[in-house]
Amino acid sequence: MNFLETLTGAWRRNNSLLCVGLDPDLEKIPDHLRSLKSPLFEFNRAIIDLTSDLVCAYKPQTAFYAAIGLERDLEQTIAYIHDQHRGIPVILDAKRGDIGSTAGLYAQEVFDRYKADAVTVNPYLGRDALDPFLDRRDKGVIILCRTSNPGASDIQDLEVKGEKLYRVVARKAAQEWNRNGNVLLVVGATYPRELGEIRALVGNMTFLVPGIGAQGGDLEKAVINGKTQDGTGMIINSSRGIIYAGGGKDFARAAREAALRLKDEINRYR
Ligand code: OMP
Repeated sequence: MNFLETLTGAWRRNNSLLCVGLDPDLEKIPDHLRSLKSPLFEFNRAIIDLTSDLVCAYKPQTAFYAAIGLERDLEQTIAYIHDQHRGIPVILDAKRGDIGSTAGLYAQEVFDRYKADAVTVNPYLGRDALDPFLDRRDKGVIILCRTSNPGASDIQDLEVKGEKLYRVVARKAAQEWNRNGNVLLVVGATYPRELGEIRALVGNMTFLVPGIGAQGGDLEKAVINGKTQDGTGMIINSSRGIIYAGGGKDFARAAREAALRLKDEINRYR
């Protein structure tokens, strides 16, 4: 099964558009885990075991692991999801983008080393930098289009022949880069108007939607504007809002309760 088929299966089975972002910070995880050999993996494992019936995907962000030399915890986390919770796809948030030869190694890293099912990529370098990812037909390639951060407008709102750059990226992604049907777009929940605009431009393409929770995105407007006609088409991510819902020994139970609340709230607006 390719990434979008696996995702569609998880949407249906768990009746959920929620993605839990696995962005563990050694400083913020409960004290009793810090001295373990694989602290980030153990933290993730507890959360995964209690949320796998509530989500359509998991999304670890590479920086949280690589910055402190704990890539092994990332490998273990992805292998654990594949082995113990089959059918839930893993998006590796790595935001890659470089000249073709280097991009080939990045694609090898995310898909062959980490065995991710999808990856986030930066379109700034253009088509040849995306090709090594796009060529992997079974994998999802999630292109930054309208990011969730306050500075998104600095570059993404610049006009190119009278059209804003994020619209140009959305159209190119849909019309030129999606030859293998494996392209998705990142559109932040903090920009619900743009979510609707981009939905109108690209038809049923799936969006990864970060910015809910800690970044203050408007969930109701984001779902209403971003969903496809059948009430899917979105992978709605929350990281800090779920994984740090509780701070003590019962952190995973608190994460489950937060995930359940968010999943139900999303479903109310679908
Ligand atoms: P929380 O704000 O804690 O829910 O985390 C958001 C996650 O989504 C982080 O891992 C970010 O790196 C990621 N993200 C954004 O916040 N904004 C974007 O525009 C794109 C991403 C992403 O590609 O996942």
